[in-house]
Amino acid sequence: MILPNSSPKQTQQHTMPQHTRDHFLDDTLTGLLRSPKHLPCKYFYDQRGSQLFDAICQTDDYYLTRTETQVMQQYAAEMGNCLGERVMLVEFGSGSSIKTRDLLDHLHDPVAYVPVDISHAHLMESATDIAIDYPEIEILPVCADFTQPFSLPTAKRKPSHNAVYFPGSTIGNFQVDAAQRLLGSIGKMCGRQGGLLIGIDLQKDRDVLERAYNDDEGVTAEFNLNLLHRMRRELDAAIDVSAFEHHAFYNDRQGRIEIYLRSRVDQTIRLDGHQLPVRAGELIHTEYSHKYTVDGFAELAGEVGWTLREVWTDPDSYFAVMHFVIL
Ligand code: AVI
Repeated sequence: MILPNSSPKQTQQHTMPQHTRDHFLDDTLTGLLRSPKHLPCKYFYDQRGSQLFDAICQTDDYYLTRTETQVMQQYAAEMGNCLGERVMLVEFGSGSSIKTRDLLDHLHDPVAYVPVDISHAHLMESATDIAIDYPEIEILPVCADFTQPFSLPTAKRKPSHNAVYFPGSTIGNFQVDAAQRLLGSIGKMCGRQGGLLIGIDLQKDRDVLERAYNDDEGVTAEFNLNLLHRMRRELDAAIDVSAFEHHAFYNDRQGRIEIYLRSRVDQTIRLDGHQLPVRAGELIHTEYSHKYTVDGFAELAGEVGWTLREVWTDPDSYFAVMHFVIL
């Protein structure tokens, strides 16, 4: 058993700081000086933003989390069979590793589980919990931004292959070309016989999609507006947050939900000595959430070397978990 906080010598840990204030300031200024204006969605997830995201996942309107969980619970044994014997399973954006447990329960003699997350505290807490519950699996947490290259830890036993588990449809938050580049680099990282088990939110009725990003309880709106609160808290930005509103809709030509902060009035944001005018009705783009078809995603991944092996979905075909391999 490897317990990250009780046997530190045995635990390989690659540390990386969370996004620093300087990065946040640079990216925010760059985005607000651009036309049209933009703020990167990676900054949604400070402590408050992470709490709000967890709350979104509990809303009735946000079907993604509960649907993916159902698919995982129903088909975890088949997924375990597909992943095969002695895998080293690397989870991207592991967070609290909740969905992973269904999978870990059904793996065949796994060599190691490598949760990868940018939040060090979150990572170590959940790695410790997993280590306690799965004493037979070597747990090798890696604190990293998975959009940047990082090296995989070496397990004590030699794995038959590496497989990445990338749940949550987080790939949908990348622009299509960036998503494809990431899939290509996952393939390179996994190497020969590599595997990829990935959660994908599927294209569906516009109403269902738009409700998921405009939930009745207003949690998604609060999540989006928290980015402005965060700028006030961490960057001393002068912004009238109450003069902005959440705006999200489905762009069916692009197959994506688009999320913006819309200014209700003409106003000026003051940030680090800059005066940034925002017109009434002007949109600041904060996030895309791409929705794919199974065939469309298979084609995207196929172009960078992945072969689709299996697909599991819920009865409404809202969400797919897809298994790819490198031949
Ligand atoms: C993390 N990601 C998959 C979420 C999504 O559905 O695109 C982020 C989110 N943004 C607003 N609600 C949820």
